[in-house]
Amino acid sequence: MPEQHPPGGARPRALRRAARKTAAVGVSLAALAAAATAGAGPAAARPRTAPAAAPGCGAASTIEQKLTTGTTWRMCWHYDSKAGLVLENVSYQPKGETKPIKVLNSARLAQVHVPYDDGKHEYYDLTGQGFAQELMTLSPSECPGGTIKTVKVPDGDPRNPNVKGLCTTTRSRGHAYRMHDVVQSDKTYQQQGKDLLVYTVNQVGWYEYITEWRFQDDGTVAMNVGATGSLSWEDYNAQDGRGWPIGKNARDYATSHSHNVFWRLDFGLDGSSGTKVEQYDSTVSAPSGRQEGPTARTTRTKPAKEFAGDYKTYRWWRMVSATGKNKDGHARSYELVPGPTTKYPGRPFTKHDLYVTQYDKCELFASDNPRCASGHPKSVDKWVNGQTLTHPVVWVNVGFHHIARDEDQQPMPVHWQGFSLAPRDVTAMNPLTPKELAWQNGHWEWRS
Ligand SMILES: [Cu+2]
Repeated sequence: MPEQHPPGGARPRALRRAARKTAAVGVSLAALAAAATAGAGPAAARPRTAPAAAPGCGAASTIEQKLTTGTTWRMCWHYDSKAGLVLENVSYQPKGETKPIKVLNSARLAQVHVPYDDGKHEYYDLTGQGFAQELMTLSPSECPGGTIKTVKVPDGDPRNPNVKGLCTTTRSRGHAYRMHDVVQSDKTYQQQGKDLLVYTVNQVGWYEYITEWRFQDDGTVAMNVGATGSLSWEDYNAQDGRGWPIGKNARDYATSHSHNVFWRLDFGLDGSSGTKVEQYDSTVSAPSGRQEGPTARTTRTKPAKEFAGDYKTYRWWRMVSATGKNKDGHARSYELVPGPTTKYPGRPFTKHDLYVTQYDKCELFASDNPRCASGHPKSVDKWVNGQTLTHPVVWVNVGFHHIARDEDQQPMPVHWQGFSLAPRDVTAMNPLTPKELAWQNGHWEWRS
């Protein structure tokens, strides 16, 4: 019989780490004091005083960054005692837009579920393992060119309640576009894209999770969790089929396991929570009659009620603004762009890639949800129960089956899992379009 571990069971390393922390407190305080006098880092994503459209949370809780390509992202942040970093009132303002365009009411992690393949351990890292409390102090070199904000950690170490653990910085991501204008100017238009990055590192057991939010100058938002640190020292007794030999010969088998990460997104497009969900499916058919090639037809469905969704080839979803249109009169929306995932069928709440539920303020974690009244179902799969969606909340589940490899030691290379949100008709053209090409909207024609 596999040993039973309740969701709240502590990961074995917690005690050991607490001891280590005690020894490090003196150093941490000294480092904090030094950092406080040193002030913000270079090229800081510093909050402006009285920005034109501050998200309304005060300078200390504001992240505002105008990227060099002209796009501004604004948001509020706070730190939750279980979810860790929470972003709120996120807005996007590309050049050419006079006002910020609100995208999200809130965005947060909603669970990191880690079941081991031998059935001996099953961890709920956010709600059961003190993920938020183990916020790591970041050194300036791991937030290059950015600012490390101080986070007051709820229920954290009372001797070290304030952790310099939230990095905001910018990064180049390579080409945003490239186009050689062969018709008119023989000019090559190219732009190197810029991103705002917002991240924390949280330690859970032997693992460290990097929770990264990436806000691109083209309006894309990417959210990823990177697992690093060390393989779990306690989980080395597996056999063939449940683990992988690590170290000399085939003596020590690291137990395989899954990391099922959930995000919770509350969209507030153009300031309205009444976003509409649309699902698109395409069917490809072989050529018939005199058609030159196969055909594809795309159909839209509009789920009016809560649902659990699954990716399949040619399927995608978008969240459509209830009120906002771009300058071409098209409804603004954000499309969910999946990342690679291995869906874990072992628990009801991990069986689907996506859940869309009607907003309920106590429903914050996809499983082991602690804040609802007793009797309220604990997991997201149970919240899909036929309510009409007037304020949809989107839950995205991205799984990774981790079969360890020799390269996982030591330290373990970061393994990323996540997804992104791509703007669809938020602006009438590419938000980075250069002035000379701004006329090329619609069925453009050559001009001589
Ligand atoms: Cu792992």
